[in-house]
Amino acid sequence: MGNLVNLTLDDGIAVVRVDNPPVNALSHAVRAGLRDGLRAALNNPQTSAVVIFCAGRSFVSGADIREFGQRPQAPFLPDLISEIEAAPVPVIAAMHGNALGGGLEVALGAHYRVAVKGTRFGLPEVSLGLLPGAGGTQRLPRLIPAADAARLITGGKPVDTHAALSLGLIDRIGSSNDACAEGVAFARELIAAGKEPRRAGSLPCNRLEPAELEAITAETAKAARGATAPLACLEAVKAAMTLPFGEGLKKERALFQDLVASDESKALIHAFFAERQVGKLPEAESVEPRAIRRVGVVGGGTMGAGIAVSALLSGLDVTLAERDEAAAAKAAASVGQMLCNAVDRGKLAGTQREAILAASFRTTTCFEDFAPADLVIEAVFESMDVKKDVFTRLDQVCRPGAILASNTSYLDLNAIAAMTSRPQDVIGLHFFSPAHVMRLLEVVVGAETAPDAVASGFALAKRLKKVAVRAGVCDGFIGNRILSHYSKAVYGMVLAGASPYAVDRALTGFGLAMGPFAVGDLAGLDIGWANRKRLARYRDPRELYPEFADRLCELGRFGRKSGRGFYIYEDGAGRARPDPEVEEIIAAERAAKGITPRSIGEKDIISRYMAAMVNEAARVVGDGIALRPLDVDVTLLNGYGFPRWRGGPMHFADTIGLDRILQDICRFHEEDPFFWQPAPLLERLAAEGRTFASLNT
Ligand code: T1G
Repeated sequence: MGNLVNLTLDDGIAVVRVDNPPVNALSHAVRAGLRDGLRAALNNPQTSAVVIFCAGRSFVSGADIREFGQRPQAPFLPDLISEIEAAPVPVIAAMHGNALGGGLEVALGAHYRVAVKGTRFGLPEVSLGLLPGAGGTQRLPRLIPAADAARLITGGKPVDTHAALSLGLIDRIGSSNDACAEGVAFARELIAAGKEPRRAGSLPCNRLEPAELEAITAETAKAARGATAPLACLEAVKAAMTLPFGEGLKKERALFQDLVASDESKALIHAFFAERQVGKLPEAESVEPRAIRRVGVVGGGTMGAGIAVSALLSGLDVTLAERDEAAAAKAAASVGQMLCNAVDRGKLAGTQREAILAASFRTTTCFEDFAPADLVIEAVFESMDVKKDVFTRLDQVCRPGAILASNTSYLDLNAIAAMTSRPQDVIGLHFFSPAHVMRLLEVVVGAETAPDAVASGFALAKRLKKVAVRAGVCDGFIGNRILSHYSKAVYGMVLAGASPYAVDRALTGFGLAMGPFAVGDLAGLDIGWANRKRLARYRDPRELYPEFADRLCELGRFGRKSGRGFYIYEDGAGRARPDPEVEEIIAAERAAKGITPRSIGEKDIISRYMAAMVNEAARVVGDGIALRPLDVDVTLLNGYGFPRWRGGPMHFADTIGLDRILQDICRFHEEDPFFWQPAPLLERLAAEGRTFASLNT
């Protein structure tokens, strides 16, 4: 059985125990151990029932994702689960923590399922570009209503213990926290009641009404945004309703084999591991983060209030400062409203909201109230003078060892740190709007930032359930620096002849949630305008500078918030329609600059967009602003709406070939030699026939 699985027999109850930390993944060794354990139990005439249980913090959390792409080794999971299902005595899955993917499929192969409170059940394979490939798509709709099964499989979101019980996914919620004991007790009851094995595969499959099927198909297609796995999941569920069980299993397997070989799945598995790798920082590995319980926030605007809510929702104590009472009251109101929304979304109980507002949150106009704070995050207007005033005062009032953080999106953190007597305690914590929703947090490390301050930034991110990425200091750090570069390529395309609406269509077709012009309107065109004005005096005269966006801003058209930007927003912020006046403004600029518009097709739009993004990203890695290419991928995936099923720009570039990207850049260089200069790192890797992934280890 190997050392990852062991078998004990107690008065007729065989317990097969898996112990493969940290998440009991179904590696080859675990599968072999489970098979051997089951066979040994069943070969023992004393065995009246078998309990499958896992040691550690969780039941099985799925197949071992690291084994994908390697030569599959027997026993294969579908065969192992069929052997469990065929057992002549009752097999009980006793679960705690997470029962996910292949782990839940093992439980579906078992005849009965018990779990302790707090257990989560899910088939998240779709988030890896796969589908449940070990019978999950065939057994689940035989156990629970078909619509619920379809949504669990196409959406990949887990359900909690109570939902699982009401769906019929589990038979009992144990009263104790000891899953093994609950499993053994349940087995004894089954034996006493003379219960037989109950095989999900032999049950008739529940059905979807045509209207339900239509609704779920539309939902799935919309949410997929170009990804193929969600629709393949639905096809497998439909096979369960139309084919005999055995045939359905074959169909599921065939669909799974196609997906596991797909670029989409490779990209999503890359994103999975990249999001776990970014937190591994050489400089922070051997240091303890500083304790953070009391947080101060300076500024109660959109970002400040969002940061306060993010901290409050993760159990931290928050003091928010504003310049005067009126502004403080306004900030308190928006924090209160955001917490209301969290209650409406079921993220928080009403009583918890009251408790937070009563005991953990307060506003002030007096910086001295930050004296006991462990961390203070500044989220005020993006001007160095304002930052200077804030950090000088924080330096005077905050206790030694407190961390002083700036939420600046662009400004020089080293210059901000130099405004204090404690640059080692200064970091950048760059949140993304809305701060209590967006998962990304850029932890900006200054030249003098202490390793334990960096470690504290990452520990805070984990507590706020954010994905933290380490960024060095430059204008715009990782994300905004790359954004401002590919935005120039997008504006350049429009000046050369493309319509902004065609650009948005091409890029949403590529998988972006929204095109760059629609995003500009959402964020507010005045933000980009202010940034362009800030950088105007540094602009190289050789740079081609499209002015049409400035024209719109001069007309007060800042996007959704003013009802008009690149698009016209009919009823306030609702439906958006292209604005013919925008095309006129662009045409006028072309004429004034003697530019004859040319047609730039969808493929070309995407190539230019990606070439600009990858090129600047290669510079960001080359300059050491991002530690590895995977850090760029995680940043663009979690903060800039890059389609997850493409794995991020660097993974995408590796998929189509760095030499291909370089060729594109050299081709575009002829049109605009100043903008299209290949990044040295890209040239070197392409010349050496290497990939960005080769730099991720
Ligand atoms: N395989 C291999 N390694 C895994 C793993 C897995 N399934 N799950 C986690 N790890 C590693 C992870 O990389 C990290 O490693 C460590 O465990 C802790 O993870 C046939 C095809 C379970 C909710 O998609 O969602 O079954 O960084 O930091 O925050 O149908 O991990 O420490 O070196 O994420 O507490 C389906 C994936 C697989 C679940 C725990 N299962 N895992 O979260 O810890 S496909 C999944 C998770 C499948 C079958 C199909 C989460 C978690 P390291 P962590 P966590």
